[in-house]
Amino acid sequence: MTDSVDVAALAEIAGSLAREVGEGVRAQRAVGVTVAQTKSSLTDVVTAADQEAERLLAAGLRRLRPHDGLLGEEGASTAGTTGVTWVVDPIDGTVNYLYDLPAYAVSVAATVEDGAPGTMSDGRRAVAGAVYVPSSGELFTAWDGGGAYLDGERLSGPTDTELGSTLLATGFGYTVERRTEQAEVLRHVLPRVRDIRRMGSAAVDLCMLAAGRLDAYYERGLQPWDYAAAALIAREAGVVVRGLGDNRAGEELLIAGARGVSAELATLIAEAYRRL
Ligand code: LIP
Repeated sequence: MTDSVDVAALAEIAGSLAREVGEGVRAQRAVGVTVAQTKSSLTDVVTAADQEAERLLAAGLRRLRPHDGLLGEEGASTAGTTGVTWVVDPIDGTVNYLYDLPAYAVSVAATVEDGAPGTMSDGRRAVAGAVYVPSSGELFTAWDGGGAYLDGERLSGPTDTELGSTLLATGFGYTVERRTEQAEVLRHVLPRVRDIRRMGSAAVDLCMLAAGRLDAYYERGLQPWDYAAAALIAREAGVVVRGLGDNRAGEELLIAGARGVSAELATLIAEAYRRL
């Protein structure tokens, strides 16, 4: 628990803003979406809806939590004085959004930097968060020590499986170098699991894991806004979220699953990287 902050109240704020902005994102999708700019590569795109959604999230957080910090994927960055920094991804799964595919989400997390268990490799620990999936209208929420919920119903995560029976999600970066490496790792992993799903949104992947619709997930190269809220939701649903070895989960690698399968997966992925 985080004693000095009312984390349940922060989760309420995260949920209401994620849903409100997400409904606007969905409405814009119906009207039409175009690429506004590219980032790390020609395929790493930003739409005007991403930019507008982040502006609305920032305005809502300024109104509700005026002294907190803010870090957003599309450039929002303000220091706060409360020790709480909101980490937001206005549309996680932007390429899916651009193509009108359903796996995209609005992700809002309240984070602190206290080094407590659950701290990710960027030094932040989410203490409250929400992920809203506009295409399904599903709202995932969680707060530190309070559990994880889908539309108010408690989530209990996946049951543990053998690696060979594991439905495993993963994702890929936007540069040729990173994708070449990830393909080599996947070549090593794919024959050892039930099947792979590449849905295109880390936030959706981790929430599907929390809801027991996947058995495990791993990805390299994620940014704090991709995972901040959804990693908390997964953890509060009983999912182990880890890095390789004793490393914290985060950009280097994020592995998530029930206890047994996450340990087996970490061993398998470590082997794959050693062979590169
Ligand atoms: C996405 C991640 C996803 C990854 C995609 C992309 P974005 O974030 O959530 O896991 O595989 O390549 O990075 O760019 O849509 O916010």
